[in-house]
Amino acid sequence: MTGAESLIRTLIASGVQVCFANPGTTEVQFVVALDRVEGMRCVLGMAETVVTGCADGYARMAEKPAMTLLHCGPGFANGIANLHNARRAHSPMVNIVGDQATYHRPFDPPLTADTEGLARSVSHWVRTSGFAQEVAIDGAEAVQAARTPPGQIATLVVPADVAWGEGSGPAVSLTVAPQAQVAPEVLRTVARILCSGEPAMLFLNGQALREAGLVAAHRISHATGAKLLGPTHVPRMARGRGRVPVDRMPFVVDMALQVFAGLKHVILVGAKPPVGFFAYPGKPSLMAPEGCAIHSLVRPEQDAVAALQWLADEIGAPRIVPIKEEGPKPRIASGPFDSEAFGMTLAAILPENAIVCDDAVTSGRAVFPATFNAPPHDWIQSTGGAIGHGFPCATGAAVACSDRKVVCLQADGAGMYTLQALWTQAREKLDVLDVVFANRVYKILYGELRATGATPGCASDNFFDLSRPDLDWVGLARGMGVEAVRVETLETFADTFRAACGRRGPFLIEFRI
Ligand SMILES: Cc1ncc(C[n+]2csc(CCOP(=O)(O)OP(=O)(O)O)c2C)c(N)n1
Repeated sequence: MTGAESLIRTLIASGVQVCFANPGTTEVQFVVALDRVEGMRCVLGMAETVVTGCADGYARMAEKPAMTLLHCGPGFANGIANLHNARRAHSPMVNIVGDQATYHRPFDPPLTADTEGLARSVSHWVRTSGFAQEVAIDGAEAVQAARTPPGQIATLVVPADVAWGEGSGPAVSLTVAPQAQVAPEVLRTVARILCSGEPAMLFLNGQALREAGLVAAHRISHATGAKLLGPTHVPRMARGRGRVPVDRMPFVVDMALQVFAGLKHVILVGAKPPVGFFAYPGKPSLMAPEGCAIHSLVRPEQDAVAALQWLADEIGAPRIVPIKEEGPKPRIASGPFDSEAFGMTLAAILPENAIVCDDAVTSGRAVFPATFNAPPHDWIQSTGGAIGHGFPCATGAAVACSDRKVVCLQADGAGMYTLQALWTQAREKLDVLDVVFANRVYKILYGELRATGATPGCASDNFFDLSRPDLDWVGLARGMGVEAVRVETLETFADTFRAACGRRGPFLIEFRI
């Protein structure tokens, strides 16, 4: 058995079930092995950042690592933007990167690059396999690293001769240490702060944004008056009717500062201190006001849900606290696109238990608060600010959850980075409803430019205006095997969306703005 087959069998034995790939010559041994072995679904992405974005979406929804198979340094480099998003979401992921044979590499053939160096920039764990007899063990360790809380990126570089050499056969899967618990003294300190009566906020991320975490946070908020807030971009959040309506930190610094104004304590629950997306002249980096103390209840790798539940019990919060409705009532609006009206409309027609992937940039800003009362759903976003996450993330989420409708809210500029994912949706017959917000501009960047006091000129128009020619999303989607329709009003959107929900398989709605 080759090293490649030993590795593939090890990954399957360790619970890895899907391989998202864009292979080349140095990965052929893996493809041969995958042909011989059962138990791994093989999904092609026609660009590496589609492959890595798919694996991220899959990992977030399946809560286990996917394998990616990538080609040498340049192939890996193409996948980095969505690996960056995955790293910041703590998505467990195992990347297998084929590379030049060990004895061939010193001759510096064309695809030779610093693969390990590239891998290190976005991976928590990196190794280059040196021997065919050891590559299976390396694979078991890669899965173990990926599964280590809160979820890590593990990248294993496999030279071609290690892949084709005589392997050891599969290695046994390795266990992962359980999640660390919060120390009792930390818990008591935070309880004291929250009961002091001084204005406080729980800043939630990671597992704290899942249903059990939010329910416990809600108990604490009810008992102490502490505010609840999530990050600007959530990795995965349980939302909708009957769930705790927690808003996100606004992207715009002045709005974020207002949300934090007057606070004396910010308690981090699996979150980093609240920082602005970018620095702006004369504005602070941290959103908490001066004089506000920042405390950590749990670090991202610790058990946030258990900590919140203990904290709620420690302060004597009632076990069951009714959830008050917040935000507008779902209703189908009419007329041209407006972010809030779109959100209310979506809330009225979203299928139960949907997964919403949000890469909608400015078109999505008001959609989040306007969907608090939608049917229960999960919301996932690019957590690293690298746009072009929506289509692939939705694709991977649909592979993970074939029984749930995936709705992808995709800004047009961002969508152009990874539109090849539509082809994967068609190839795999995935149940994804893509909504493209076709405003034909990088609207956010016009906003950022105007915020400096400048007025757009010829260069800004060349860089930020996406017309001349206009993108034809219906044509682009159809060209990749995805049925598509263009709409221009909210009422036609609602009709089209409803009809699309009645069928399975990918469908794209271009909302012309
Ligand atoms: C990988 C990556 N490249 C570039 C950017 C910079 N950037 C941020 S937003 C944006 C344009 C977004 O335009 P669009 O997706 O059309 O959304 P809109 O602003 O129109 O709502 C760009 C280019 C980025 N964040 N990530």
